[in-house]
Amino acid sequence: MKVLEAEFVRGFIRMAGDGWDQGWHERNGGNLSYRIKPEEAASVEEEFSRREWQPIGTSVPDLAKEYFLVTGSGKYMRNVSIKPEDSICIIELDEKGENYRICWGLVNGGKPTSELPSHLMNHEVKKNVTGGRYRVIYHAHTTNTIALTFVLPLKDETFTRELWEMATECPVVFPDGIGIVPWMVPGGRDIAVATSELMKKYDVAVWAHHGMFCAGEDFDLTFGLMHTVEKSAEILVKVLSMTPNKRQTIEPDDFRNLAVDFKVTLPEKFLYEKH
Ligand code: 2HA
Ligand code: ZN
Repeated sequence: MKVLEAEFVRGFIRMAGDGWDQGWHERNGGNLSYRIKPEEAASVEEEFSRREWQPIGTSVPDLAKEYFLVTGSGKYMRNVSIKPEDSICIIELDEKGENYRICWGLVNGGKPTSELPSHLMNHEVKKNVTGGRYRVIYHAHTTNTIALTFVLPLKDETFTRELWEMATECPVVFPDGIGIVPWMVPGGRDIAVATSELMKKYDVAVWAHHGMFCAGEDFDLTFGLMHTVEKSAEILVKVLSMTPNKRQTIEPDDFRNLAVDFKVTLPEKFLYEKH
């Protein structure tokens, strides 16, 4: 099969376009990666031509020899759907998880996303904690969530609780909560370590004054998660723009009741008393 005919590739391209449509990907902002199933890689391998090995910049031994579909460094999410073979690539990792090589795509040159260390370290954590279920890591420059990192304390508890309060679906969609990475230089191993540490507990990590990382099982769940968090952030921005004080909100006991009916576990650390 041709790479561009494969369902996982079509799903990836559609998600890139959806993120662009949301306004989350100015210029070359944001990046996306998918951990390819062995049978999916085998189904398109006829089109592979393998380039030189390159260092990843970190080590992900539990992802050794796996294949990933990733956006290219400096490439625009806006262009993924119209010139995918120029904008994205399939990479293979070596037997130590320290080097990668491009097998398909980036036909006009280039390399995988500048955030490859964060993507791969997040994939490694998620593969291990979900028994291999999670396959998608998504980074976007979500406007309202970024805005909140200038006014809320940079604490997991505060962001989780404030965003849960903004829409009843939130505690059901992200019951484990949200982690916050303080401002750090992007693109390197340090921010990848900090983010992947949070991914042991959460499916969402906010990068202060920069954007968001989401992890999930498939494209629908991962895009839906980013969309839900960002919509909730938009509501909070609107509320805070009207007044610093909510007249009424969803209270800790309301969340506890919701947890019973919706069969989710909501950690008590997010249900603190405010007054
Ligand atoms: O430009 O979003 O974090 C890609 C990025 C870097
Ligand atoms: Zn970014």
